[in-house]
Amino acid sequence: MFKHAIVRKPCQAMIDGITTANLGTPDYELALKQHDFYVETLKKCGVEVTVLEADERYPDSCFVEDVALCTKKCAIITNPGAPTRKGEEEEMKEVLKRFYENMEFIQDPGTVEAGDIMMVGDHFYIGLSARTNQEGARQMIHILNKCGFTGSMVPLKEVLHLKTGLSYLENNHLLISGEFVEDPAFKEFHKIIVSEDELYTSNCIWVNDHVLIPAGFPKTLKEVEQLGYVVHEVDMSEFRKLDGGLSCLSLRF
Ligand code: CIR
Repeated sequence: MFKHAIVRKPCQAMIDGITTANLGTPDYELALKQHDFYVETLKKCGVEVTVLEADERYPDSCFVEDVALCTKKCAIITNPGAPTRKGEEEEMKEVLKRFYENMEFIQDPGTVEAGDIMMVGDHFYIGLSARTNQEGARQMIHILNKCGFTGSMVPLKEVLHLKTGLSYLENNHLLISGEFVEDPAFKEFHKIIVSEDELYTSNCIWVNDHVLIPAGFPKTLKEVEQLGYVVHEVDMSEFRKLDGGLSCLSLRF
């Protein structure tokens, strides 16, 4: 069960965030409304939400998931691979001190963005991407081992982060798409294969037997409802324009 979530309000500079989506420039006012709704939905899932103020220095700073990995035993501050995101992790370090005694750090030349990390019980799958390099993943696994967890690496070819294409919904249910569907690393899971025309829903989040899903994708919605969870649709249109998904907008622990 998760007790806490941390989010950061989008900043006006988000219009200059990194993107490959080709969906246009985000509407800042609408993004704020969608973010408020996201926070209210998290609260319905039974977590206490810490809302950090917008940080105009970093256009992508609302995507807090990438700057830390929060486990049951320790928090690991990452080292973002995107040059314009380096430094976002500094303030998160201070915030997480309120919640964790045991903090660890990914150091240069290792880079990790935690959107590349999927937790399945005590095991962590780590995507090797344009943002997370082999050295970063090696350091991460070393730290996880010290905390009593295990980790393994998954090379990515197509998507931004591992969880752009995968979401673990607990109880062995794995929402999965594209390059990961045939990957032997995931063969033991009950796979829910995301339809090609709903790929954006590959990034959903499980929070205490509730699932948040992007609004407007009926096929995945039906599949997830059939798993027996309380499902909440959340409009993500403005974050999608920056390649951001539901998991990116919060740390949950
Ligand atoms: C970026 O490219 O870094 C942001 N525009 C999107 C980050 C999305 N984060 C995630 O998938 N965990």
